Amino acid sequence: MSKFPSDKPVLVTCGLPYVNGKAHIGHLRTYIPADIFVRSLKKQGQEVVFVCGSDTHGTPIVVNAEQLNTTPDELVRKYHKHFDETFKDMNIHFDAFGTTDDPENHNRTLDIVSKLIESGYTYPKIIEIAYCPGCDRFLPDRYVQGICPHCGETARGDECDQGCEKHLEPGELKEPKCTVCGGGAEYRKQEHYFFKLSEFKDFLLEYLEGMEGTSNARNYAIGWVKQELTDWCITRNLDWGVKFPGHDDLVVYVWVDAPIGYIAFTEEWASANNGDWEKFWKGDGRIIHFIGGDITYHHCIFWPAMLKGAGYSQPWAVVASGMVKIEDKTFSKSRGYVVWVGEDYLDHGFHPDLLRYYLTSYTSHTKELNFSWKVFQEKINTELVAVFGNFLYRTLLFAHKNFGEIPEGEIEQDVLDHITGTITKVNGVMGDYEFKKAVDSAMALASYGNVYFQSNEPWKLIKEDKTACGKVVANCIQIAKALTILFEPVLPQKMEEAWAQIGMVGDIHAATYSDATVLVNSGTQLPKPVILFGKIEEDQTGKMEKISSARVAEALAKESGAKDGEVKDMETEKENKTETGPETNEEITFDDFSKLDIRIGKIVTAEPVRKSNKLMRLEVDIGEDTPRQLVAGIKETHDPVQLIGRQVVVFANLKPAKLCGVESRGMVLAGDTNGAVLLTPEKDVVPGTRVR
Ligand code: B3M
Ligand code: ZN
Repeated sequence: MSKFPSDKPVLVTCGLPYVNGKAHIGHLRTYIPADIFVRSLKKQGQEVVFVCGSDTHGTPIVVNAEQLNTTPDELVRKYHKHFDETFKDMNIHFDAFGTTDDPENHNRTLDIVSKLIESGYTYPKIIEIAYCPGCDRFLPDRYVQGICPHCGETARGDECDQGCEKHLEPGELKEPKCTVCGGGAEYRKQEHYFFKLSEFKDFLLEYLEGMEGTSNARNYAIGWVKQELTDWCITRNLDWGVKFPGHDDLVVYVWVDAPIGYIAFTEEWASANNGDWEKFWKGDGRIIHFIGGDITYHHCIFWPAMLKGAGYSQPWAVVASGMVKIEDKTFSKSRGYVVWVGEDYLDHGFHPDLLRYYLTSYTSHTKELNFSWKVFQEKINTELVAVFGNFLYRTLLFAHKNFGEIPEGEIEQDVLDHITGTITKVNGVMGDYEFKKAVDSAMALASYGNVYFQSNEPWKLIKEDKTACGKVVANCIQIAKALTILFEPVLPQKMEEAWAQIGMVGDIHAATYSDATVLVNSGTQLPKPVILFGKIEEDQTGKMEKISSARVAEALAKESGAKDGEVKDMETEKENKTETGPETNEEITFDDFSKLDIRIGKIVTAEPVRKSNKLMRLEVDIGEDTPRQLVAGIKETHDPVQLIGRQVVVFANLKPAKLCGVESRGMVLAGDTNGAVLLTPEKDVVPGTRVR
């Protein structure tokens, strides 16, 4: 049974872009699938509202504004406009697109934070806050850099962004330095406010079990909650932001007021459209958050706990997308591995719908997506041009030339069955957030159309039996109509043109999937068709590749400032090595072998290394006082939740190494096939048991 349409209204949101820089392809990985999902829900007859907005607060904005010698207000205005325009240019249509600095969001944040205070879910505590004596100010979040207490990598105040990716609380960072003047910072005592996240453990475990969406979001979150929930400091020393009630010198942490933006934008939509925002946030409407996988913690842990504590409804589903790589390299603005939506794509005359198609059909939503101009060109040329475009054009050109209108002819049952079969499939996979499967199914119908046209040989029939020929053409136009409706969510602008080409009146965006089997009207005039999808030529993508390499070279020249990505590239190098590494068959003596400390261990903690595709951080009991931290390349093949409690074989005296910034003190042994196969003892033994 498909989950949609449901009689409960649906609210879809997208993670809010920080408006401190330009939009790039990494951003689109969340927004395009969400837009496609919303358009598809509408085609299923589902009531749905789609909101988003700009994230305008926090140190990402304030630090950038300071560096650019402008004010936060001016910076966010500029980039809010930029994002709003870029989304429109990419045919991403929100019902409301506000900013977290809108009065609606200030008010809603005040309401929620006050409710948390009243219900006793917050408390003040004196803590140590980094303070720069040189600049004479406190240093929240990105104002301070130092060493991560968990993994030892360079990290910023609220997140270990280059190493283990853990959320960091104020005061945790070691060797703090001011990012503005570069001077050493000190810790000073100050009163801040905390949210009692730890009290929500049982609630979260139960909530997450029932949370819909992609399993990556749910499983990671359950793993984190099972480990430890620490209370969360929710105030900061900043002027820019939403004031903490009763304290004019404090604002709330940006991760408090940013998700509340989802509610504020729903309110903005409601007041402009005479709608009801409470049916989502206080009733049983379904809230679906589309996010990048790297902000799962905030959306599946902080956010539902906050909503619960303040008496609001919680998200029904969280849909988390995989990472984006650029030409096989970890995305990094400072290293030049970035594709800007404006200057690298739209400004070169590439059509927005082609990128929508590529990003959706490349791989499943939760997997890593590697942007490559070559693959882009190949997919467009061999799929959109050669299959779908070819079917539309040959059908419509033949019909226009020989009939000038949709000819009469009974639509065959087999054709209708293919159409309904495709629609059922698309409805089902869309409900599972499997966008690639939806696109592939629609493309399979286009292939069927090509086979139908080819095997019926209308070019011969036209000379022998015009009525029979007319029937073939009518059937092809029925398929073309269905395809236009099925592809509208992915290719909204191109399908407007196709809709007119098949002589349809009315709004393609309002057409539903059930309209696909409504028979086409014979006698409808057919205009002369134009080719919808032009081939992408070698020199177009070649030029883009040159632009990319020049950018990388330029970034390399500026390397001094380019710490971002260093660790991640080490990982890429390592990955390449394991794939091609030589096999060794050299003999060793028994003495050599007895130097190896191999033991049976029991996994006590398993946690994906978030920005890595392959790595999982494990803590394994190998009979020592504390469990060993090990990093294993099993993220793609193993579910962290199911690893806990498992016995494995550990090579314990391997020289420690850092993988993606996380130290591994030993190695978990696994069969190296196409994906790791963990070794497990025949029966459970005491952790620490030696293997000989
Ligand atoms: N502004 C962007 C990010 O960290 C951040 C998202 C907020 S969603 C409420 O991806
Ligand atoms: Zn770290």
